Amino acid sequence: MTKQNFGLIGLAVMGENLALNVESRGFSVAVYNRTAAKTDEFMAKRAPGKNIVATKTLAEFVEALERPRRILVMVQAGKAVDAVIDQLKPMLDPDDMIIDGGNSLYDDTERRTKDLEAAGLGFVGMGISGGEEGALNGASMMPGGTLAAYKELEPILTKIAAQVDDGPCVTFIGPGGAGHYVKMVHNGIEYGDMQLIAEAYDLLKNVGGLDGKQLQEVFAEWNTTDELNSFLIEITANIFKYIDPETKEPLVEVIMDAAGQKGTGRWTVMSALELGVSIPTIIAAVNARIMSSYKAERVRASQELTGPSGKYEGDTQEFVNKVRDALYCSKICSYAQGMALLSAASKSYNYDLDLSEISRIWKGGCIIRAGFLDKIKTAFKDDPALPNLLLAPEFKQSILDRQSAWREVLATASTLGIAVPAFSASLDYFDSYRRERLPQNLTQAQRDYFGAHTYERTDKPRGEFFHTEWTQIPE
Ligand code: NBP
Repeated sequence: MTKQNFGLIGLAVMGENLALNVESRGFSVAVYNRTAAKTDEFMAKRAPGKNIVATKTLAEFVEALERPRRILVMVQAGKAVDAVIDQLKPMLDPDDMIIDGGNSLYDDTERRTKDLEAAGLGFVGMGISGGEEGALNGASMMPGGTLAAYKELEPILTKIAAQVDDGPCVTFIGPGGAGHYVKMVHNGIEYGDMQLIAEAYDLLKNVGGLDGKQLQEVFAEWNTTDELNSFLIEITANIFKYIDPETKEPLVEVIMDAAGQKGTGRWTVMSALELGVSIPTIIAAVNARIMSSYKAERVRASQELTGPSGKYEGDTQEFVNKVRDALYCSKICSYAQGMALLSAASKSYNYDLDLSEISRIWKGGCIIRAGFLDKIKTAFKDDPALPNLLLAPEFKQSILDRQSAWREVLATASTLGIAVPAFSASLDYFDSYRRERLPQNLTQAQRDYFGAHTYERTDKPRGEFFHTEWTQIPE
């Protein structure tokens, strides 16, 4: 029997569509899913006439593949990945390769890489973004591992990736867990983008008084702009178009305001805190989802804790334009934080990340795809050592031109009692980053006062530490 070129384990949303994508590019595929009924259903509904072989046991699956085997695992992140690897490992031969395409934690990927390489097997931890549609028609993929392993996979990956003006949305990211680390930060940035858009919607609806149709028009118009054109703005406009057949209201207004999360946003925050990188917009986005989950408490508090009762009296179109500017400035700050985190991780973990290339592969296929990423790509190409995106000429000027609108929007929100945590966190980030002197001199004095933690002086070289007996005030 002829052997199949490529193997795929896990036939849920992502696996099914990736199997079809790989097959459609001219590679034969063998598939396996723990629950065989799902394999049957997939074969019957989506695979007739395709060069896809269904297998019912892992042994049968391994046997169906040409050597060296290339096996993409698309199962739930965490224990399921270990379970699959543990079962597969004894069945494989030297130089066979497992690719974990799920949202695995980068630490787990480091551990699995060491374990599998010690067993003479190849392992690639590859973040994949794009959801169902991207998996089927072209995703953005972030493979980590060895360059040699990537080179072996390159002919397939470049074909199943989304294609943009400057190439396929896949590139070698770096060693070990680098691919999953970059995918994690991609998702952290996605949390930031989604929260910023939610806040813009809140302001437009509850301050500007826009109805569903107007919201749809505003987001559709923003999607035509150089600054905001993106997948998330596009789907936001489409969401406002969808009318619930039961209530005849836009469906979004009937949806419970309690957001779920699966972990990649939280991991991004935890990693940033560990590496000492300031990412307040992304933290605000994770916090906002947590706050949204306190539904019952908020319902009670809404009746007991009153806020301001005024109304916005200004011109609506002007307000819409200011919110657009505030959104763009906040988005720049959010990406500045994400890229700064990647840069710090690259140094700490020796990932040797190419931030320009990473921005390029995010231009298509993934959830944060946006015209704006081309400008980020250029910024890091022009200056690979750029310390912060806010200092890139393009973004610096964009913020300087819009900051008064940004501040006005935040002042209005605060006056009217509308929480805009990610907009505020972004402006605080900007205002802190641009300050030569922050008030942490006082923090240092307090730390030295109660804990003898010492401090440096502005009139002495860095690295010289002083301690004062604060209660013994000199004469
Ligand atoms: P899920 O994350 O929902 O996982 C379901 C799959 O995992 C099924 O095939 C299931 O098999 C299998 N599985 C589980 Br659960 N435990 C298993 C075990 N112990 N042994 C073997 N198989 C097991 O699928 P998904 O949404 O397609 O996502 C796959 C990966 O891709 C995840 O890491 C996810 O975070 C990531 N991802 C998802 C998206 C998206 O839009 N959904 C986008 C980007 C990345 P069964 O049928 O037998 O239960």
